[in-house]
Amino acid sequence: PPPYDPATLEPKWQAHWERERTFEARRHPGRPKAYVLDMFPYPSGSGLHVGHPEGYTATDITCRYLRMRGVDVLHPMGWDAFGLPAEQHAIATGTHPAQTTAKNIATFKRQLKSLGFSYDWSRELSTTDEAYVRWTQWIFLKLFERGLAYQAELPVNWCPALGTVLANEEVIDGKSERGSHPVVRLPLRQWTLKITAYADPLVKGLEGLDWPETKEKQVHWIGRSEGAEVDFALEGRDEKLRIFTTRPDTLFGATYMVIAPEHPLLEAITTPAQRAKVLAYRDSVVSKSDLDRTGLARTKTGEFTGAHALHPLTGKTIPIWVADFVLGSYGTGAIMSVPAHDQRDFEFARTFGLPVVEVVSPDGQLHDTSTWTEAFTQEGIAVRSEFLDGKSTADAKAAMLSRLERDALGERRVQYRLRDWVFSRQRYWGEPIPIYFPVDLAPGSTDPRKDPHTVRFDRPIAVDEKDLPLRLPDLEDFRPSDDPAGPLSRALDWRFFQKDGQWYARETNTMPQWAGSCWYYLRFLDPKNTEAPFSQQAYDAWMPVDLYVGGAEHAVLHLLYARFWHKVLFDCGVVSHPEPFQKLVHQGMILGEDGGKMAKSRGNVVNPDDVVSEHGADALRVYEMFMGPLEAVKPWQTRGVIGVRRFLDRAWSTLALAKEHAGGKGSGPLDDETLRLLHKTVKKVGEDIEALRFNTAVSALMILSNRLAEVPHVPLDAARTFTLLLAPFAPHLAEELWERLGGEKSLAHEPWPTFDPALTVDDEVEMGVQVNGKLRSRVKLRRDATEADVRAAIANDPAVLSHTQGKTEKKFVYIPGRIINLVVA
Ligand code: ANZ
Repeated sequence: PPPYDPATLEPKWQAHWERERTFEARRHPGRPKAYVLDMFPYPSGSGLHVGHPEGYTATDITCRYLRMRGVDVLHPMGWDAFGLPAEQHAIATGTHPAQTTAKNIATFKRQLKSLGFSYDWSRELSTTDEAYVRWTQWIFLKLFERGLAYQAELPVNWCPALGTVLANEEVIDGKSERGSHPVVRLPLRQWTLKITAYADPLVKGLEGLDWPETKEKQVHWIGRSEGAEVDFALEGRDEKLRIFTTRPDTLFGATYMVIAPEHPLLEAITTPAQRAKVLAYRDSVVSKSDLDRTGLARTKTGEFTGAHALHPLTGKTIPIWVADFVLGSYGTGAIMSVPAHDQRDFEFARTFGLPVVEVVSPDGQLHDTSTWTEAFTQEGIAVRSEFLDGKSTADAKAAMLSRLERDALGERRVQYRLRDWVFSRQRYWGEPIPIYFPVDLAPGSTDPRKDPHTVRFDRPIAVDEKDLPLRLPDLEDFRPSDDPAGPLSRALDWRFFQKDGQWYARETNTMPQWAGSCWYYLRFLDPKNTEAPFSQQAYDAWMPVDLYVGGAEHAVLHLLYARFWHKVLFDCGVVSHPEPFQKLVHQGMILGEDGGKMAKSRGNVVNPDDVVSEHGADALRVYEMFMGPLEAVKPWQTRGVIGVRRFLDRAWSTLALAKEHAGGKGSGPLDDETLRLLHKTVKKVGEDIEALRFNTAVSALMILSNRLAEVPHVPLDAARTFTLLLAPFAPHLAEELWERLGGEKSLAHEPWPTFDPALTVDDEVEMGVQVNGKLRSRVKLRRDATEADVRAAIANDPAVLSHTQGKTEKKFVYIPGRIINLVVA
């Protein structure tokens, strides 16, 4: 045959699939469906990375296999194209982000097409399309109508270098996730989404899902804590100090209180003598991140406020301190400190010489805390606690909660670690938030674009649905300024408008990049709909997503945000499943040849374009699947690609002439052993694909290929079967072979080969041979061997003979396939 030449046959089949619309998703009555989704890429300037094709090949194999199994498949692709890099590129070069984005999308699309993925490209979308933005804004308005989008003055993570506020999830160790720039805390007016209102459903909804450990990560991130809020009277004042605790059973062990530096009562309660120190302390902590403040290992800092609270049950006075390990944004921003039973409180008490009183004992006895080196944080038996004494921790909690509620001193409360989602960004390249505000002009002035004015941020008005999408204005200068209102505030003619004689100002914040990825899987159902985000019919045809594959880095970001939006849409009656993604899989990261993370700075980045031009897309696809289990982290090995290329070369040369040879000299049916291997491989490859074990499926194909290479003339039907098995993995090569073997159209919808179960069981078994119950040897036997066959097989086995010679046989036990035991004496 001619040599295997991916450079010509790959573009040939890609053009064929495109021309014939081979992969357009269509529903056929009575057929099962599968919605298989990839996490769509951010089209960065550096193009596709070898990490992208890993997950994309896995889903592509699954889709190609399912189509051959008669399943209707929806497999779409699009672009998550808003975001910072295009805007930063615009700042650096003056190129409009829309232009940069279009160029990057074109590159990504060319690269993905060159890999032969079976996407339904007719459904392609970009989150930046006006037709898409329209519905993203529409969903925002649904959130707004339900009170789930609100403005708040919040201490936010302000990143001066990026000129924007970041979500907690985007800040790592006090630095921005992107670019590692320092982040400080500042109060700012922000649009915030009330994801906390969905904390419980977001935890419960995980139960029925086929997800990996990401489930536990989300549960931890949401961080549900049951406890109580308790009021402490303040000495000499009317207000009360409210605290949150998960251990109401330890109330009698509270020896001091701590309030957060941001606590609204701090200045008011601080005594004149302590004022200077306390305010200086407050100023020193403003720029610290929550993580820095609460780390267990940190040395404890704080100041005494000079004020005292009264214990709600004993009436004793307790000093109030201010310290940064108490966060303003969690619970009530104030705690009762129980140093004997909380490690942070213990360290703080030791640092500042405050008393440590044991109220939970491991054995019910009283102990001397002066020798303790750490707090006793486990459950135990209540001591020194009046009506709680002798009770277990669980009983003591319950008894204390009843008492607090009876005497109106506090109440049960559930707290979450999850914070509401800060949703506004002071950027240009994002969806405009479809809200505007009335403007009060200064007396005598007529135009807020020129004159002083006040924007009534307290009176947000939704843009009328029929006026969506609200488009971005054209800007020349995309730079953020130190004005947190963002670059849109400079587009005066866009920002201010008049209606019925009243001036209004548009919101100048935009949405974060996460917005677009929150619902793209829904738009893929019906991407051209102009009346609704999607039709009910399209929804019913394909939802929910049956398999979702993407990176684990999205565990508590995109995957939580998208579930939240989906649940809101569920409550609005827009979607009819409570959860969007049924099965989730994270592909493992591909490391550089040196075992390190691939990075430009390390010079170890492999460009998929290079691999495709040297070895072909099929070789790249098969190699990435052969590297190891999909979920495993694994290093790139150029040798491995070459090995896979050899496998494809050999498959080609073995099969390409099967039709010409059929019926000729030396042709005939497969020998029994090869036929069995063929049937076993059909079974194994199908089962492996269904379980996403692509690496073992590839190795089974390699074994079969090696065997077939030794058969003088591979019969046509065997060649066709092998070709179909190869098709999901190396679709271009398989299509070309299929055509040569007499196929008249694409094999994409050809039925998947079947196997004869009888031919997949090994007919030979290996069995142990025992003499007097001790294992002495092993023999290979046909499964249906008779006792005479067994005797013949072991008659001359020296390992058996050495134990039987000179002895008499008393008994010969043979249970086919299980036991051979000679009893001799
Ligand atoms: C008294 C106590 C005694 C506590 C004890 C713990 C153990 P989680 O589980 O994370 O919800 N806390 C409350 N608000 C806080 C804040 N704003 N900043 C820092 N710490 C705060 O933790 C709840 C516990 O963390 C609360 O229960 C409180 O300390 C502390 F043996 O109250 B505890």
